[in-house]
Amino acid sequence: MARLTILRYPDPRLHKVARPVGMVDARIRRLIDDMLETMYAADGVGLAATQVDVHERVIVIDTSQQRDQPLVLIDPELVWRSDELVVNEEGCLSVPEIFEKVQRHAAVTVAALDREGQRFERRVEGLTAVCVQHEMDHLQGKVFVEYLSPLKRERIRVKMNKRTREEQQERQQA
Ligand code: GNR
Ligand code: NI
Repeated sequence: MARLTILRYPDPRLHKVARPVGMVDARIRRLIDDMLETMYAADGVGLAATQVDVHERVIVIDTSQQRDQPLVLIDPELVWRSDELVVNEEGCLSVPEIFEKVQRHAAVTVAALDREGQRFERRVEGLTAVCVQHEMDHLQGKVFVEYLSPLKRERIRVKMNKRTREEQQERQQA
């Protein structure tokens, strides 16, 4: 397994639209293993392939306390969305240290392929439902900050660019 590099907003590659996997083979299973390792190492509850610069419809999620219940979604589609909406504070491994409120469906049913290529459906709510919607946005090239006002988004962009510059300087001094 290998730890992959997570793209940081505002990287234009975060806005690419992922293509369907279709056939789940050894290459996809290796990608899933690497994404799980990367997500656990970064203490995230989810990761979309887009975030590691692979533009295929693959998502990993684990919202369990023990971090031992990975949910793998390949070629996922939302087949049901609750009318009820909820607002949650969201964060993103591609936008570190930024937390903002986003409105989502309270529950959704996702249909997807598992790592054996078998189709399944799963109804989720709470943090898992938020996470499924957040990750499916990534596959469409959408980052959660795009739900915010243009002013907030611009402030985040400036903050992220400033932080990247500072880190580059620290690396040069080391
Ligand atoms: O780790 C993550 N936490 C989180 C918290 C609230 C709403 C969504 C998320 S997803 C995020 C990991 C990530 O960036 N996935 O794309
Ligand atoms: Ni994210």
